[in-house]
Amino acid sequence: MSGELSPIDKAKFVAAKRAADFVEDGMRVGLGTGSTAAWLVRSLGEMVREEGLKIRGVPTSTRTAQLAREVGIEVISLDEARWLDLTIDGADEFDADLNLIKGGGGALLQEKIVATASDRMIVIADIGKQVETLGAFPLPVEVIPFGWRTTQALIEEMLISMDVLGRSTTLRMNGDRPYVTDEGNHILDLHLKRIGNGRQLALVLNQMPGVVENGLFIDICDMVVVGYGDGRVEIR
Ligand code: ABF
Repeated sequence: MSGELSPIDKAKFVAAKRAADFVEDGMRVGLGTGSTAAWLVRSLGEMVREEGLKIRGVPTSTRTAQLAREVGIEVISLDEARWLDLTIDGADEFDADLNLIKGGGGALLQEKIVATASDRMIVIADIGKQVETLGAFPLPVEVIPFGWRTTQALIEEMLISMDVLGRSTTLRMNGDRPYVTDEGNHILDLHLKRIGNGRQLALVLNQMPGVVENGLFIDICDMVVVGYGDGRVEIR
């Protein structure tokens, strides 16, 4: 499956392969979204087909659901699963406390619901996702379509006035033509450069009228499996 991969794809592949080792027979598994999570889905599909692994997968996006079915994984809904043994997903950034920025792929809402409804959440990522402080990656915020430009302006006003952004922060939104999610909501990208207090920011954002969810995953991730371009894997 891995063939001749670029270093970045090799890093994603080996992280996904190592994380697949944590999946056991009979598990209900949350299946993440993004290119790294796609390697996981393919790896699990191979284990289902070639080793008879018996799992039920709960996808975090329509594209993951499609890939899971293609590789032979039994797909069920979150409500059918009721609770998950393990969720494995990608991330855009992770820090030393295993706090994350996720949602660059536009699936943050389902990803956060599924990850929260799991006994354990494992993130798979190439070493390039590791940061000292979250925020270099634009923070995705999911908002309902109604009045989204006004919501964007209110978020900007509130964040600047509440000074929750830390010192070296500039706030720039780029919602010219925002991404539309599986739920029909819009994704705004907050270019914050550095997030001084992710826990506080996540709480403040979700109090804003019109905001559905944000891409800060605080105290949700239990482990990060980090892949390197030379094939090495580390567990954090
Ligand atoms: C998804 O995968 C998103 O939450 C996250 O933004 C993205 C990372 O994508 P990739 O693995 O392609 O870098 O989980």
